[in-house]
Amino acid sequence: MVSKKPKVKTQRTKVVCLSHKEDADGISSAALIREAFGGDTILEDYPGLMDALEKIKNDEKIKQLFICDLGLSNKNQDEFVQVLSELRKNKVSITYIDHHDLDAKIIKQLEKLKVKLIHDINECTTVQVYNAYKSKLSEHASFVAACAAITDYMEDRPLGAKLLQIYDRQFALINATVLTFNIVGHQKDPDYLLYLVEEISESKYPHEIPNTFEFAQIQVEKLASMVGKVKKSMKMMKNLAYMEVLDAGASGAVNFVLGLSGKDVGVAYKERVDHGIYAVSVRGSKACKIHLGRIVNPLATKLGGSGGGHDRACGAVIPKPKIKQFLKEFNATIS
Ligand SMILES: [Mn+2]
Repeated sequence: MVSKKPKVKTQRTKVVCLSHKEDADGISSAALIREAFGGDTILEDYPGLMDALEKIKNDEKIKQLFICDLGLSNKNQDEFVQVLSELRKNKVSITYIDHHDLDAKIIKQLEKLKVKLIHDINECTTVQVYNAYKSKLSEHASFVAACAAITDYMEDRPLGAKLLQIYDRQFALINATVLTFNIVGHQKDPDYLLYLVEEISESKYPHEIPNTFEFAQIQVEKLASMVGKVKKSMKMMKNLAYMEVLDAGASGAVNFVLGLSGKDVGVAYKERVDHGIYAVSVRGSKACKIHLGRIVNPLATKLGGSGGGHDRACGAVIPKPKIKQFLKEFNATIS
């Protein structure tokens, strides 16, 4: 029997923060939003972004949405605007806080939708969250933001530098690093990542969270063994060095590929077995004057993947059979 429920409008009460799960900037942004506004945290990586937003769109309880540290690409930006416009039709208040390259056309469309946009490519996301909401945050939040700036290589920027100045540099470095290793090593443990968000939002230092140092030590040992593997397996092209990573994550190898090769661009990629794709990490040296994210974005889209990011650090998702073509065209473009 079909029940004839009277159409009752559900009350929208929920606050949700959707943030990047792969690094300290994303986790810390989520923690500061949680401290300032409460609510639920949803952590995602780039491939999972649109599915997560789709789910949020269908949540009839949602009242306020924050999206943090998740940059857009040519492939998903239009769909992103579309989903946000549907949320706005339901009067959901949306704040998008990020520091990745963002198409001017998309900025206009978001402004038209009255999405609150906090976007500065010169400061990491957590620093921007801190700066926007410091009146709602504890003093400790400035430390969280300083650590996030370190891990995003942005502690030399105006706001980031000012926050780091408050603290002893080595004290901040070790906490930022321990946090990062615990995030990287727990990518397949979503409950632990949420636990980190919770602890940080309650003003705990990473070093105070049980077993973080021990866990970081294990990760450091894995990285040490990576040096030998990179030396053995990386391959050179004219303008870049690359390597397929088989065991650890690609982002752990890519800095070694860049450094040990002496090239100005390093690429590391790892297969995502059930997806038929490669997760690709790209890094540029200080001497690299090309905006790598702006090259990788259209190239990955052309090959049926997606990608983008910063000038000297970016990533992509490339269909497995296209990886050689990606490397070849990328090498040719950056000559
Ligand atoms: Mn970031």
